[in-house]
Amino acid sequence: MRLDTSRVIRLVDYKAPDWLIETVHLDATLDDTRTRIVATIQFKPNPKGMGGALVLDGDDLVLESLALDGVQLPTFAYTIDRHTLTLHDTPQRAFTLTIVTLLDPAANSQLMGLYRSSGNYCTQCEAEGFRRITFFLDRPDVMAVYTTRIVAKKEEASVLLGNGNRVEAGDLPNGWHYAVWHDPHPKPSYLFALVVGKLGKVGGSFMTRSGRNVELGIYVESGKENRAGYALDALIRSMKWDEEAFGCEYDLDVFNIVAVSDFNMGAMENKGLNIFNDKYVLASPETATDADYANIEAIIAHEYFHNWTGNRITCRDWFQLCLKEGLTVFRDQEFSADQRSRAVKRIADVRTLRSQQFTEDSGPLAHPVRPFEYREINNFYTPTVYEKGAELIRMLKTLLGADDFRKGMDEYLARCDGTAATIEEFIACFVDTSGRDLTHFARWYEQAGTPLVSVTETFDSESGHYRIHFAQSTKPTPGQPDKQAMVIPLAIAFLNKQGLELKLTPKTGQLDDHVFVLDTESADLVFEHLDEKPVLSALRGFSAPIVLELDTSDDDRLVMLAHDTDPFNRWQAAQGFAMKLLKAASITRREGREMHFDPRFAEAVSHVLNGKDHAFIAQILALPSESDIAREIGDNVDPDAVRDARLGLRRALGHHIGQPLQLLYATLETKESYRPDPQSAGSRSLRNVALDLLAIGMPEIGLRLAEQQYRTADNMTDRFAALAVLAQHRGEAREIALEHFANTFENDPLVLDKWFSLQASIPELETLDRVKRLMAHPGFSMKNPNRLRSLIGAFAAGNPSQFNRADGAGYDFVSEIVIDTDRSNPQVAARILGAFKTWRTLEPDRRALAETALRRIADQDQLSPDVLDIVTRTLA
Ligand code: 0A1
Ligand code: ZN
Repeated sequence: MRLDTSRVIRLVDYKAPDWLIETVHLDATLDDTRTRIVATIQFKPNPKGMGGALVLDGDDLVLESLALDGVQLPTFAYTIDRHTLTLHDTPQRAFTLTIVTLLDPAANSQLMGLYRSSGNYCTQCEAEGFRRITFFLDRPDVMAVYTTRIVAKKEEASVLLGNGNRVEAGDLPNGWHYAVWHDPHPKPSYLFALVVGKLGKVGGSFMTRSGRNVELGIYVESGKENRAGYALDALIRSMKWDEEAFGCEYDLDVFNIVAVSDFNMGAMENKGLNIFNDKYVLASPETATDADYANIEAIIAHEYFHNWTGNRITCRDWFQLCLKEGLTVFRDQEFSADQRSRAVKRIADVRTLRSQQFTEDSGPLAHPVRPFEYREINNFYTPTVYEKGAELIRMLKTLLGADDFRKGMDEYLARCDGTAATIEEFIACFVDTSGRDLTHFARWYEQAGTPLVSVTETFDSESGHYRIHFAQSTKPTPGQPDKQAMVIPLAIAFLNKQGLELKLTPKTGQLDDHVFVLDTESADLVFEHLDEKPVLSALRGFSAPIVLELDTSDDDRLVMLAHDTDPFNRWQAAQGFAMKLLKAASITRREGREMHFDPRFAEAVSHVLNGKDHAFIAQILALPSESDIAREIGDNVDPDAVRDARLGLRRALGHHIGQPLQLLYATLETKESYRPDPQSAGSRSLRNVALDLLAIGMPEIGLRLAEQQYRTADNMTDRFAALAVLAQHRGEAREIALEHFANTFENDPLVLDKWFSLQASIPELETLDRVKRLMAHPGFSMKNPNRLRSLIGAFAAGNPSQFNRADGAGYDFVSEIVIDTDRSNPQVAARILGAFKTWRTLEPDRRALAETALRRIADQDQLSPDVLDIVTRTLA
């Protein structure tokens, strides 16, 4: 295996920059293969730095010329190597460099820096893409004021967009035109952007609370304007919400969003000019599902919220990534919770956290929310930084209370405005405003791994003495063998057997506003004189990102499922019960014995079907996923047994409650035309889960309904849900429907992506061949990240039984694709490779096959730093 000899960047080595940049004038003349960038950059010595030679970052740049204070420099005045330009005899005073670089955007397949997408030009500079545009101090603590002059041929590009406000525009000779954009807010280079091309626009406006009018624009591929309305609506709601919830007001005259079809991630918060993967902008009832609408709302909000948490206050260095990302995810989650059902949003977020972050935290890629070191920063845009980072903010709010949390946020937004900050500075704002000591809490940023809290209850029926013993532990993670105790806020309540909440005051231990803070390795809560053992409803609302080990009896689970006043724990009671059955069934299955499912589960579930919150009931009916079950099992996993167990429980449930499901399915039918609002989306989700369970539990009825729904649906949510049901069942009906769907949407790449994903996730042995066949489909392309993710990504990360096929063919296939994709787009290759992160939890035969495939990747010459880093850590 090759050794990863790339440079390790360490947090402890952080040094303030020796040079600062005051202003940047960037003149971009766009051409397909010869774009000329003239960057005029004013440098000055940093009083906190050491002076010395100026060393600029550069990546894949062709330098045409370099001038210092207007005087051309001879080539011996500087040295250029693979990653830097060093200026010899750097004057130790303020000076200006004029750097002319030539770029080939058409050849840029990495999609970092300036590249082409569907005939347009766009940029992506986070984390280190600006150095692919010009030589620069490409680090977030160097903040400058940017002016961008964009020049392009009119007939090629009618739209010329940059950061900030447009200050000038006009025609030039020979069919060219230009625009000048000025951004008065100092920013790091990663927030630079420009977009040039032929685009359609949907416009709007927003009046800020201080009465400033902001012009809004959503730019999309021409002809798709009718799909941009929801994004605009979500933007306006986000702007209003951020003023109300956090006091954050927008600070430029314009805010533009551009949707592009080639994008490595979800979206990017460039100042005043957000660039989005078009998947998270474009929506119409016929092409987007309710889930797509919800994602659009959340991501529009996320990028907009970065304007304060990320842009006005940015990160000192990339170790502080969670400073902007964790906080901004928390903010977008709160926004969605306020716009929709808070309970359902929380359940959905915890599902994601557990399936993505808990898996990461228990595997070879585990790392702290604020890492200590990295080799490739692109590999740290992870569920740990984002989702666990958001949980840390939520715990901070729980520990401080809403008022002190808001005071701390206000202080942070005022004190750190205009700076590149650290986690320490963020925490200090809360310490200073609340007077609380958060030293121990800050450990959450440094210690990787998911704490396990085991809870043991003892009740003495004679004396009425009730003791709850809490003990926490965290397993070792890479580089951190020994773990310390964390500060864990546990929201707790007690119910009687009828489900009524009891008001209990502990004799020993402290419960503040229903929160018990476990901040030592173990602690007790003791209660006296109780008549019966109460039902313990612990970790309400998922108050901390931990695994709770609590041996709740089946009876108590049923009480909670029926009555808990915390909706999260009602859902958790159902999940917990199902998980217990699924784990047991997986083992039974693996041993070749017949699976059996306790009918009390189905019985209990049938009683919640009549509730009012349809989206919530749909969540109760949705069983833990195959990867959730595998994670719970922990080791020696047989993915086929897990799949069969899950199928088995769905079948038993669908069969047992088939009649009420049929009734529900019929009652929830509506004649109203589609609207993406949360209520009607909730009803659709319930109706579609009912359909899915019916199709497996009572196939003759369910499949007939699915075929009918597929044919008659007037919106993508219902149509695709029906297709997804049909796809799970072998036979002619599914092939006919799949073909019909492909024909109907052959010219709609985002819809075809759903079709690719659906087929890639069918848990059957034939799926791998199907995926290989689909790679030859005219709608597929190895060059487009969305296509790759929807077909290959869905197979690798969303189909555990087939990716982990017993013959290793899934591993061989995915590893080939990783090697191939790495040559053009390392970021996407590294993401796909992430699917191997659970390999050590598998049974020995599969483990050996996965290891062989990983070693084959590691043995390749010329791996990108992205893939080399992931493969090395995965194998370590
Ligand atoms: N800051 C963005 C995420 C992002 C990171 C890197 C990118 O490079 C391809 C793109 C986007 C966010 O949090 O939305
Ligand atoms: Zn973000």
